[in-house]
Amino acid sequence: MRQMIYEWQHVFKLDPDRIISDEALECICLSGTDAVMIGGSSGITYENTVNLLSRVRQYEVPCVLEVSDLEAVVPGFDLYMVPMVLNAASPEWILGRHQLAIEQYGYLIPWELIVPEGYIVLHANSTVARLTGAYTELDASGAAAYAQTADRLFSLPIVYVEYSGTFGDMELVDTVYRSLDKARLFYGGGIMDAVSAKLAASVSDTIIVGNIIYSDLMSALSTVQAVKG
Ligand code: 1GP
Repeated sequence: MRQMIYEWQHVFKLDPDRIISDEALECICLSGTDAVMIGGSSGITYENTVNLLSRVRQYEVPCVLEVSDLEAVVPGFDLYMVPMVLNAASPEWILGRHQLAIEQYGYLIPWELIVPEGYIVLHANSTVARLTGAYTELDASGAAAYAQTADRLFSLPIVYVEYSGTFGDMELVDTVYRSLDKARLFYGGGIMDAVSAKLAASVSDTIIVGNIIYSDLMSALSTVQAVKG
């Protein structure tokens, strides 16, 4: 199951705390995207997560949970993506919460479905950056060093460059991309049309498209063909 991440070029990220109509959800799930990831940085509950999972499950597209709150971990996803925010101010977001979760619930964890993600959070004015106190003022070599820490020291399968809410510095992302050995590079942030999707896809393995789904569905859908067409 975990192998599927190596084939993903395009992923839509849906926020359980935001409203999406049945029609829009159908367009997303039938768009040809490689996976739907459910996750967000605030307002995630068991109820809104299970509700969105059951709606996405009407379609064949793989559906994965990005775990942000233990209370909202719902059984039945294809994979569970577990972020470790490498440039967080507090170890709580790198491994602290993880250690507590494993101590409490380790016996319940389906380890074969767990995929750790080494996050590098780079948009200072985003919810995730504020929440984790991320050191966002990194230059390309600083970001690449975090990426190599994830890839070479920790053997994480995914490095996720996160610019949530704004389109990132593609030169920096390219430097990070070229610094990796085995890890896949996920890029997310500010992709809003086919042009930005292509640009981001040229410097990463997988692009993640989020916000635009809720403001301009047609543009969101155009990002799939831009990278997979
Ligand atoms: C957010 O990386 C994703 O976690 C996507 O970012 O919402 O800006 O598209 P956007």
